[in-house]
Amino acid sequence: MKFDIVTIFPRTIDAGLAEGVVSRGIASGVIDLQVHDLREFTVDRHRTVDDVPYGGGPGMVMKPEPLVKAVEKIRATRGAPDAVIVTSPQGRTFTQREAERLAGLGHVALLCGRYEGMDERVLSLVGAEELSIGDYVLSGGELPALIVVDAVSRLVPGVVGVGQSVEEDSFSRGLLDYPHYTRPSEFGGLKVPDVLLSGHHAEVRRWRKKEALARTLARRPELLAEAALDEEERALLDEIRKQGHS
Ligand code: 9D3
Repeated sequence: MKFDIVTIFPRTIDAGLAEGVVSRGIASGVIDLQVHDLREFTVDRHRTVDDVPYGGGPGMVMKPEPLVKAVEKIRATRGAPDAVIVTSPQGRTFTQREAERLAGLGHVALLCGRYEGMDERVLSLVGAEELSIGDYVLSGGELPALIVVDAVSRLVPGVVGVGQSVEEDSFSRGLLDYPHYTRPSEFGGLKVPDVLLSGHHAEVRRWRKKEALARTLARRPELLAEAALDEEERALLDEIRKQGHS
């Protein structure tokens, strides 16, 4: 899978990719990722990437020419991306479903927004779609771009090692995860639930399913409407709804 990231802060992107699963995916060649410094696509002495907004008002706007040139350079040297994404608070919210869609593409370019955003004409000129990562105010699109690359990359075969689950991730299944415990069996006066020490694999499975359902019902009930529940899970959910959960 190929990624290209255009930014005024290339070192922020490099830092975010310096370790972890995506870093190893890049090192092993499964992920081909290039970072492009937007200032390299300026022509003036000051390498200007922003300008005042037409119509007035506070803040600055990203100039269109360097952004369009950067995408042209990517097309010429790396091939035409299957999707060009602009990170923006005005975008659709990035979800696991969106990550799965992008993981099915071969080549994604990301343009990181800064200042008040980019000249609107860039979006149509490069055929971009806008993505937000959620409803909170950040100072720019670099962290969102890293989040998109992280979520998409770990769905690319060979990036997440065997032993780590992708298929069974809570959001892929549409549920929150069950509680996890490791040794020691008693810590800070708190015991690990007996069932997990019992060695009864079927009971462990059922307990985890029930805990995942109870947490999802308590914390994120809107997820249950979308979740693909099997018969056992629907029965467990009925039990929780009738009897409550400790
Ligand atoms: C204070 C500026 N705001 C005026 C009402 C608008 C605004 C412009 C630019 C708010 C944030 C930003 C910078 N944010 C991003 O570029 C961004 C972002 C975000 O802030 N939240 C969630 N997802 C994203 S993706 C890009």
